[in-house]
Amino acid sequence: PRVKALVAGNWKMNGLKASKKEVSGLARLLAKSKRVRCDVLVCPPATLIPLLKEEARGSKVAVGAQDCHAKVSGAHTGDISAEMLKDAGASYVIVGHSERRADHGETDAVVRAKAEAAHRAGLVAIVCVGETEAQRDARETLKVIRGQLKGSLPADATAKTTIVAYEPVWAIGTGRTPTAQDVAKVHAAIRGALVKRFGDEGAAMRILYGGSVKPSNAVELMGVENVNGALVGGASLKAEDFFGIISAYI
Ligand code: G2H
Repeated sequence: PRVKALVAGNWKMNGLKASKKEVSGLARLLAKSKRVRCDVLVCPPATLIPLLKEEARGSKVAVGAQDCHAKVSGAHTGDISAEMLKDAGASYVIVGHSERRADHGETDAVVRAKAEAAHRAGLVAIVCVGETEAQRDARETLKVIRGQLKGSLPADATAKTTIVAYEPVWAIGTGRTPTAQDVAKVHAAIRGALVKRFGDEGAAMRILYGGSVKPSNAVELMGVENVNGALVGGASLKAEDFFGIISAYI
Protein backbone atom coordinates (compact mmCIF):
# COMPACT_ATOMS: atom_id res chain seq x y z
CA PRO A 1 0.00 0.00 0.00
CA ARG A 2 1.02 3.61 -0.48
CA VAL A 3 1.75 5.04 2.92
CA LYS A 4 1.42 8.80 3.43
CA ALA A 5 4.57 10.11 5.05
CA LEU A 6 4.78 12.08 8.29
CA VAL A 7 7.51 14.53 9.19
CA ALA A 8 7.43 15.07 12.95
CA GLY A 9 9.44 17.55 14.98
CA ASN A 10 10.47 16.59 18.50
CA TRP A 11 11.45 19.78 20.27
CA LYS A 12 12.56 17.86 23.37
CA MET A 13 13.06 20.23 26.35
CA ASN A 14 13.39 23.32 24.18
CA GLY A 15 11.02 26.16 23.48
CA LEU A 16 9.40 29.06 25.26
CA LYS A 17 6.35 31.12 24.34
CA ALA A 18 8.44 33.06 21.85
CA SER A 19 8.99 29.89 19.81
CA LYS A 20 5.37 29.97 18.68
CA LYS A 21 6.77 32.17 15.91
CA GLU A 22 8.48 29.06 14.52
CA VAL A 23 5.11 27.39 14.13
CA SER A 24 3.46 30.34 12.41
CA GLY A 25 6.55 30.59 10.18
CA LEU A 26 6.28 26.93 9.34
CA ALA A 27 2.55 27.24 8.63
CA ARG A 28 3.31 30.12 6.24
CA LEU A 29 6.00 28.14 4.42
CA LEU A 30 3.65 25.17 4.09
CA ALA A 31 0.82 27.37 2.83
CA LYS A 32 3.07 28.73 0.09
CA SER A 33 3.92 25.26 -1.20
CA LYS A 34 0.62 23.55 -1.70
CA ARG A 35 2.22 20.42 -3.05
CA VAL A 36 3.66 19.08 0.20
CA ARG A 37 2.72 15.39 0.13
CA CYS A 38 3.28 14.54 3.78
CA ASP A 39 1.64 15.18 7.11
CA VAL A 40 3.44 17.60 9.41
CA LEU A 41 3.62 17.43 13.20
CA VAL A 42 5.30 19.48 15.91
CA CYS A 43 5.79 17.99 19.40
CA PRO A 44 6.75 20.80 21.81
CA PRO A 45 7.07 20.55 25.59
CA ALA A 46 3.58 20.00 27.05
CA THR A 47 3.41 23.56 28.40
CA LEU A 48 3.31 24.89 24.83
CA ILE A 49 0.71 22.55 23.33
CA PRO A 50 -2.33 24.88 23.65
CA LEU A 51 -0.37 27.90 22.42
CA LEU A 52 1.05 26.08 19.38
CA LYS A 53 -2.31 24.50 18.62
CA GLU A 54 -3.77 27.99 18.44
CA GLU A 55 -0.85 29.21 16.36
CA ALA A 56 -1.24 26.31 13.91
CA ARG A 57 -4.99 26.76 13.50
CA GLY A 58 -6.14 26.45 9.91
CA SER A 59 -2.73 25.16 8.80
CA LYS A 60 -1.34 21.75 7.91
CA VAL A 61 0.59 21.56 11.19
CA ALA A 62 -0.63 19.10 13.83
CA VAL A 63 0.52 19.29 17.44
CA GLY A 64 1.64 16.40 19.62
CA ALA A 65 3.33 15.57 22.91
CA GLN A 66 6.59 13.84 23.81
CA ASP A 67 5.40 11.47 26.53
CA CYS A 68 2.33 10.56 28.58
CA HIS A 69 1.47 8.64 31.72
CA ALA A 70 -0.31 5.31 31.34
CA LYS A 71 -3.14 6.15 33.76
CA VAL A 72 -6.08 8.51 33.15
CA SER A 73 -5.64 10.49 36.39
CA GLY A 74 -4.61 10.08 40.01
CA ALA A 75 -1.76 10.51 42.46
CA HIS A 76 1.16 10.77 40.02
CA THR A 77 2.94 13.99 40.82
CA GLY A 78 4.45 15.69 37.82
CA ASP A 79 2.90 13.38 35.26
CA ILE A 80 0.45 14.19 32.47
CA SER A 81 -2.11 11.74 31.11
CA ALA A 82 -2.88 11.10 27.46
CA GLU A 83 -6.40 12.41 28.10
CA MET A 84 -4.95 15.70 29.39
CA LEU A 85 -2.72 16.02 26.33
CA LYS A 86 -5.73 15.43 24.10
CA ASP A 87 -7.65 18.03 26.07
CA ALA A 88 -4.78 20.50 25.58
CA GLY A 89 -4.88 20.07 21.79
CA ALA A 90 -2.50 17.19 21.03
CA SER A 91 -3.39 14.60 18.44
CA TYR A 92 -0.19 12.52 18.64
CA VAL A 93 2.17 11.48 21.41
CA ILE A 94 5.70 10.10 21.20
CA VAL A 95 6.28 7.18 23.58
CA GLY A 96 9.43 5.25 24.39
CA HIS A 97 11.93 7.76 23.04
CA SER A 98 15.41 6.52 23.93
CA GLU A 99 15.89 9.55 26.18
CA ARG A 100 12.81 8.46 28.18
CA ARG A 101 14.01 4.85 28.19
CA ALA A 102 17.46 5.97 29.42
CA ASP A 103 16.64 8.93 31.71
CA HIS A 104 13.48 7.46 33.26
CA GLY A 105 14.14 3.74 33.06
CA GLU A 106 11.16 3.08 30.81
CA THR A 107 10.91 -0.57 29.85
CA ASP A 108 9.10 -2.02 26.85
CA ALA A 109 6.17 -2.86 29.14
CA VAL A 110 5.94 0.76 30.32
CA VAL A 111 6.15 2.03 26.75
CA ARG A 112 3.41 -0.36 25.68
CA ALA A 113 1.16 0.80 28.54
CA LYS A 114 1.74 4.39 27.43
CA ALA A 115 0.91 3.54 23.81
CA GLU A 116 -2.28 1.86 25.03
CA ALA A 117 -3.11 4.99 27.02
CA ALA A 118 -2.59 7.09 23.90
CA HIS A 119 -5.05 4.90 22.00
CA ARG A 120 -7.55 5.02 24.84
CA ALA A 121 -7.41 8.84 24.70
CA GLY A 122 -7.69 8.95 20.91
CA LEU A 123 -4.10 9.98 20.29
CA VAL A 124 -1.85 8.47 17.64
CA ALA A 125 1.10 6.80 19.39
CA ILE A 126 4.57 7.21 17.89
CA VAL A 127 6.46 4.29 19.39
CA CYS A 128 10.25 4.63 19.31
CA VAL A 129 12.75 1.81 19.04
CA GLY A 130 16.48 1.80 18.43
CA GLU A 131 19.73 0.04 19.27
CA THR A 132 22.65 1.46 21.23
CA GLU A 133 26.12 1.66 19.74
CA ALA A 134 27.29 -1.32 21.82
CA GLN A 135 24.37 -3.41 20.57
CA ARG A 136 25.15 -2.37 17.03
CA ASP A 137 28.81 -3.29 17.41
CA ALA A 138 27.73 -6.67 18.77
CA ARG A 139 25.59 -7.10 15.63
CA GLU A 140 22.45 -7.31 17.72
CA THR A 141 20.55 -4.50 16.00
CA LEU A 142 17.76 -6.56 14.44
CA LYS A 143 17.34 -8.74 17.50
CA VAL A 144 17.06 -5.66 19.74
CA ILE A 145 14.59 -3.92 17.42
CA ARG A 146 12.37 -7.00 17.08
CA GLY A 147 12.34 -7.40 20.86
CA GLN A 148 11.40 -3.74 21.40
CA LEU A 149 8.62 -3.94 18.81
CA LYS A 150 7.23 -7.09 20.37
CA GLY A 151 7.27 -5.59 23.86
CA SER A 152 6.29 -2.00 23.12
CA LEU A 153 3.47 -2.24 20.56
CA PRO A 154 -0.10 -2.78 21.79
CA ALA A 155 -1.87 -5.89 20.51
CA ASP A 156 -4.56 -3.85 18.78
CA ALA A 157 -2.25 -1.39 17.02
CA THR A 158 -3.47 -0.29 13.60
CA ALA A 159 -2.02 1.90 10.85
CA LYS A 160 -4.31 4.73 11.99
CA THR A 161 -3.45 4.56 15.68
CA THR A 162 0.21 3.67 15.66
CA ILE A 163 3.46 4.82 14.09
CA VAL A 164 6.88 3.24 14.62
CA ALA A 165 9.98 5.43 14.79
CA TYR A 166 13.38 3.81 14.30
CA GLU A 167 16.01 5.89 16.07
CA PRO A 168 19.45 4.35 16.42
CA VAL A 169 20.58 5.71 19.79
CA TRP A 170 24.09 6.45 18.53
CA ALA A 171 22.67 8.67 15.77
CA ILE A 172 20.60 10.86 18.09
CA GLY A 173 21.87 14.42 18.28
CA THR A 174 25.34 13.29 17.18
CA GLY A 175 25.29 14.32 13.54
CA ARG A 176 26.10 10.70 12.65
CA THR A 177 23.58 8.75 10.58
CA PRO A 178 23.48 5.17 9.37
CA THR A 179 24.00 4.60 5.65
CA ALA A 180 20.91 4.39 3.46
CA GLN A 181 21.62 0.65 3.14
CA ASP A 182 21.66 0.20 6.92
CA VAL A 183 18.41 2.13 7.26
CA ALA A 184 16.85 0.04 4.48
CA LYS A 185 17.85 -3.17 6.24
CA VAL A 186 16.39 -2.18 9.60
CA HIS A 187 13.20 -0.69 8.12
CA ALA A 188 12.67 -3.86 6.05
CA ALA A 189 13.01 -5.93 9.22
CA ILE A 190 10.55 -3.66 11.04
CA ARG A 191 8.09 -3.92 8.14
CA GLY A 192 8.46 -7.69 8.19
CA ALA A 193 7.73 -7.86 11.91
CA LEU A 194 4.74 -5.51 11.57
CA VAL A 195 3.21 -7.49 8.71
CA LYS A 196 3.75 -10.75 10.53
CA ARG A 197 1.97 -9.48 13.62
CA PHE A 198 -0.63 -7.06 12.23
CA GLY A 199 -1.17 -8.21 8.64
CA ASP A 200 -2.52 -5.50 6.31
CA GLU A 201 -2.44 -2.96 9.15
CA GLY A 202 1.25 -3.67 9.60
CA ALA A 203 1.83 -3.19 5.88
CA ALA A 204 0.21 0.25 6.06
CA MET A 205 1.78 1.39 9.35
CA ARG A 206 4.16 4.33 9.06
CA ILE A 207 7.78 3.72 9.95
CA LEU A 208 9.72 6.92 10.59
CA TYR A 209 13.48 7.29 10.68
CA GLY A 210 14.95 9.51 13.41
CA GLY A 211 18.47 10.50 14.39
CA SER A 212 20.33 13.53 13.03
CA VAL A 213 17.93 14.11 10.13
CA LYS A 214 18.67 17.49 8.53
CA PRO A 215 17.89 19.25 5.25
CA SER A 216 21.13 17.97 3.69
CA ASN A 217 20.41 14.26 4.27
CA ALA A 218 16.60 14.25 4.20
CA VAL A 219 16.16 13.47 0.51
CA GLU A 220 18.45 10.43 0.69
CA LEU A 221 17.02 9.07 3.95
CA MET A 222 13.38 9.73 2.99
CA GLY A 223 14.00 7.99 -0.32
CA VAL A 224 14.82 4.68 1.35
CA GLU A 225 12.25 1.92 0.96
CA ASN A 226 9.96 1.55 3.98
CA VAL A 227 10.93 4.97 5.32
CA ASN A 228 7.60 6.77 5.66
CA GLY A 229 8.83 10.00 7.16
CA ALA A 230 11.12 11.39 9.82
CA LEU A 231 11.26 12.15 13.52
CA VAL A 232 13.43 15.23 13.77
CA GLY A 233 15.01 16.68 16.90
CA GLY A 234 17.55 19.48 16.63
CA ALA A 235 16.68 20.45 13.06
CA SER A 236 12.99 20.88 13.93
CA LEU A 237 13.62 23.90 16.15
CA LYS A 238 13.93 26.39 13.30
CA ALA A 239 11.04 26.70 10.84
CA GLU A 240 13.35 27.04 7.81
CA ASP A 241 15.39 23.94 8.67
CA PHE A 242 12.32 21.89 9.44
CA PHE A 243 10.70 23.02 6.21
CA GLY A 244 13.92 22.05 4.41
CA ILE A 245 13.39 18.48 5.62
CA ILE A 246 9.70 18.53 4.76
CA SER A 247 10.76 19.65 1.27
CA ALA A 248 11.96 16.08 0.65
CA TYR A 249 8.23 15.46 0.07
CA ILE A 250 7.57 18.27 -2.40
C1 G2H B 1 16.26 11.68 17.71
C2 G2H B 1 15.90 12.94 17.04
C3 G2H B 1 14.46 13.32 17.35
P1 G2H B 1 17.94 14.55 16.53
O1 G2H B 1 16.07 11.78 19.12
O2 G2H B 1 13.67 12.42 18.05
O3 G2H B 1 16.76 13.97 17.49
O4 G2H B 1 17.30 14.81 15.21
O5 G2H B 1 18.40 15.81 17.21
O6 G2H B 1 19.00 13.50 16.43
